[in-house]
Amino acid sequence: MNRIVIVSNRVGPLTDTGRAGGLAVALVDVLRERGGLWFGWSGEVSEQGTYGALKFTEEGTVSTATIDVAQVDYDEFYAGFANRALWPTLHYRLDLTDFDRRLEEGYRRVNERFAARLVPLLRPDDIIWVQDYHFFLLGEMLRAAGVKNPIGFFLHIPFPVPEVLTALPNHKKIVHAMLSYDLIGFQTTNHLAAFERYLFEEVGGSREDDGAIAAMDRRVHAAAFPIGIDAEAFSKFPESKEGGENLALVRAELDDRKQIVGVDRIDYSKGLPERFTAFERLLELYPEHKGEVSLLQIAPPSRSEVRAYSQIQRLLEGLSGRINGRFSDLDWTPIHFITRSFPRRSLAGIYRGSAVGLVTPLRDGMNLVAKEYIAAQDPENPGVLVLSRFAGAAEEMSEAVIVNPYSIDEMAEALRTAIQMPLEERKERFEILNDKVMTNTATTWAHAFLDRLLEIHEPPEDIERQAF
Ligand code: ADQ
Repeated sequence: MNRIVIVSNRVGPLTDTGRAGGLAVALVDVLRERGGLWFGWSGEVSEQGTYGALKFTEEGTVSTATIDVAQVDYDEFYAGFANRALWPTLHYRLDLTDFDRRLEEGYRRVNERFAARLVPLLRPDDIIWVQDYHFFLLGEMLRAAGVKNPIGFFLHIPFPVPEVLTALPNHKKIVHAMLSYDLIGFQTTNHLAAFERYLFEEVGGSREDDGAIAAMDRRVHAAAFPIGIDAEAFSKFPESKEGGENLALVRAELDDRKQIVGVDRIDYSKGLPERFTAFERLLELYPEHKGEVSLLQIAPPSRSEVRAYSQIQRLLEGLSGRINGRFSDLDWTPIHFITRSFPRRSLAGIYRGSAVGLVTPLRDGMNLVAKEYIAAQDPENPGVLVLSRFAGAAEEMSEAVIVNPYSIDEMAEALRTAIQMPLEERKERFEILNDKVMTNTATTWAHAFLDRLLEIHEPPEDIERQAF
């Protein structure tokens, strides 16, 4: 079986520490099945940066190889072009972008350095799978270095409509580089359609007989592969020791009250201020919920070196303080705002103890919290998922209470509907949603992508066919 080589900005861990995300767990599973290498950034900044020694770890048939980056790479590539130009643009936040040629050049340079360090590690029959927006250019650079292996790319975040993408000054270079991949995976048919529209309308691409799109002298296959979670394992977490302890804590604290839960990295794409304000509106419109319903928002800071991120954290602290000052009573605080992360098993207990899961991003590639919340519910007494129409997850999870996160009133009404929903309706919605979450998991996602990649890859003529 061909070895899998995964490339992503952050690597591992290979063992489930309880903190590793479900995605990392699924990727390790796939690497284990076929044997593989996981290549990416070590998480360290050093003087030698990408020129320093590779760091290896190995566990059975799976190994990781990571490199450091230099401070200038971190500033221009990671905190720069990736998170100040690509992330906001792809999340429709042109107001927050910083288009600077220096950052663009840093992004190109780091992609090139990663390609240069990866090439010597590759074997002729490896299948290469590159993850996410940090590495749009990597495939083109691998091809330029003579790599003939199948190379796939999966975009975890949205691909915006051409009217938005074209605000990115180097949009053509980015999309041209993307066409070096054999297969591009998107989270939803909506993102896929936006990409195809770009190719057809912006650069005169055309569909070929085998489904590929030819454009800019290259051709590519593209499809939607909605990502899932490690659903089976997650559904058991509430009954684990840590899950059970946290569930008991939540129940003891709530007494007979109800809890709404939100779990997100602090990020402007997650719609957190709108969420706090919608909860405030609920209390204004329906004062009977005062003292009866609370909002627990768990949101560890991320990318705080980027100004837009530290600003939003301050905004949220101010908002929760104001709402709590306005509505709190001696025995009840409306908003609990916790800015640290929890182990996954503990999170599952908290999800189960919460009557409503509130997932209201302004834009999101998929949003795994929506799926985790469902997987963690008690089938006999499930909670209700309130989900933004702009989360990729909404395409599959239409049995959630779907909301427009820009409408504070609509969200307040949706919260009321969710809090008051009768058991029978909760069960009906849950059963359908849970079926989907259990069927389309992180593992089936990875297999679907890799199977398709092998199917469509055309081995270049100058290398041996049998390798593929
Ligand atoms: P993210 O933007 O990070 O991922 P999301 O899909 O919600 O968003 O994944 C977050 C993960 O982190 C979840 O597994 C969640 O449990 C965990 N997490 C969040 N807060 C936590 C906390 N306080 N403690 C512990 N764990 C916490 C990107 C895209 C998404 C896409 C994923 C996967 O932005 O749209 O779904 O990749 O493709």
